[in-house]
Amino acid sequence: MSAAESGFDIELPRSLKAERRDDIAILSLNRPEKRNAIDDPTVAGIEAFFATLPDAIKAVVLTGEGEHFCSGLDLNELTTRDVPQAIAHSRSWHRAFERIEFGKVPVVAVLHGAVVGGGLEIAAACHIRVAERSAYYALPEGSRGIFVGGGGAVRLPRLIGTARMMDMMLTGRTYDAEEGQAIGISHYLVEQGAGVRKGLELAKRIAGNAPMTNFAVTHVLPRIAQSDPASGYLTEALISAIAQDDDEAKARLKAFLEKRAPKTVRN
Ligand code: 1HE
Repeated sequence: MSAAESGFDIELPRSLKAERRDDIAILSLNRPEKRNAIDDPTVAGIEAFFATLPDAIKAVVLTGEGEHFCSGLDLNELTTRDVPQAIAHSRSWHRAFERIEFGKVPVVAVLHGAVVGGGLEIAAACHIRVAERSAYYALPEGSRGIFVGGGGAVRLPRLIGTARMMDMMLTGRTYDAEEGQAIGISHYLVEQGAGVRKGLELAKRIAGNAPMTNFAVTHVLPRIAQSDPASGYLTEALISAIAQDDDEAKARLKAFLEKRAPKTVRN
């Protein structure tokens, strides 16, 4: 997709499609004939897309064209790699997915159909996950004689626990959408076909937050959660002081105190 077509500053490979809806970007895995399997150009495109997001974009929705979100690594590539090349390949996925996890803006993944292998790994790098009822989750790496390589060994135990991930890899266990919701893979479970609408609604809400809040939540909170409590308390004090000193925070607090801001309500 050319830069002019997408409205973004970069050329994307054919396997990716980007569009803008005001301050939200929608990035779609766009290789449905291969069930959105991720090949090298796709990984490079994902890295470049998130690295060059225009400042006007405040949140991203990541989704997949066709019947499945993503079938993981393009298995055709596996046959040709030696060990050094395989290490470099895994590191290229790490770089790309770090651009999502610790990038400029929060990312909402909208999941449907197969969310397997590297597909589950990229979903885990996103900040919010919306699942449609057709979604299912698996780590077929176990049965293919390989191991996760896209950051799944780090992110998935945090999301669902090491024991569940072991089970998925050793026994080939698959979780359906309801089970995935129950164990914490998805945050929201919606009817078939309603995922992008829900993803956009959430992205819009996220885009309306103060930028410093979104930064603190996506960059600082995960680091605090992984640090020792003493460092965590200190970092929390620092970031909360920085956030509340921001003009945007002051304006929002003033609006609340002057009864101009919405109250917290039950859904
Ligand atoms: C692929 C891939 C792929 C489909 N690489 N070509 N991932 C897996 O082990 C999952 C492999 N895929 C599947 O289990 C199934 O394709 C699905 C359950 C996802 C979908 O089934 P279905 O019946 O809709 O499609 P299909 O007929 O299996 O596939 C359609 C085409 O897509 C077919 O190609 P064609 O040329 O014969 O039409 C498939 O070969 C192709 N295709 N999935 C390559 N993954 C950084 S480490 C990450 C490690 C991993 O991700 S390992 C897990 C890999």
